[in-house]
Amino acid sequence: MAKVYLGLGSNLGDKIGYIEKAIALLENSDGIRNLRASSLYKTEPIGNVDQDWFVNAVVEIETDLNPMQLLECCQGIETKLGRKRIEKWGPRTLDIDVLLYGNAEIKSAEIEIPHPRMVERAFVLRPLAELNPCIEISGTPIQVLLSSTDNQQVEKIPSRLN
Ligand code: GSY
Repeated sequence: MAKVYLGLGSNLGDKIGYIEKAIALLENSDGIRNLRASSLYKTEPIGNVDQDWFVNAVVEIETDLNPMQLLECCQGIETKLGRKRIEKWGPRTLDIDVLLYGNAEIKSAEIEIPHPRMVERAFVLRPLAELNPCIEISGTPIQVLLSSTDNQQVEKIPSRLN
């Protein structure tokens, strides 16, 4: 079983609802076990800044799916929740990225792991550090990476259960 981290994001429609539904679908997917989800975060858009704020989260899972099977599972959930791939960096109902797959390093046309831009994105690092504050990404402690992203606005959304 590999320990894997997935990044989830939405900035269209019922953003919180899409993230919560995606987490429930992942939890009930064949080959995925022991899911732990971070809090949800309201985050400023990075890249194409001319779009609405995002809701982001990270989940930790254990899986016996291989990276391509896992990617297909994530894309199936994106499609099920209405994702249409209109604009590469544009608004989206739901995005699920495979961030880390154990210690694997993979670079192919379909998938790159660790996710190539995760180390510079507070919207990934903050929720990931909540789940695993001592994790290292390609040998760099997450706290070191986080300290270079202080300028990016990321705000924890209070849980409705609290
Ligand atoms: O795959 C990442 C999609 N994305 C995001 C995102 O999820 N959150 C924020 N805050 N900015 C983003 N820019 C892109 S592209």
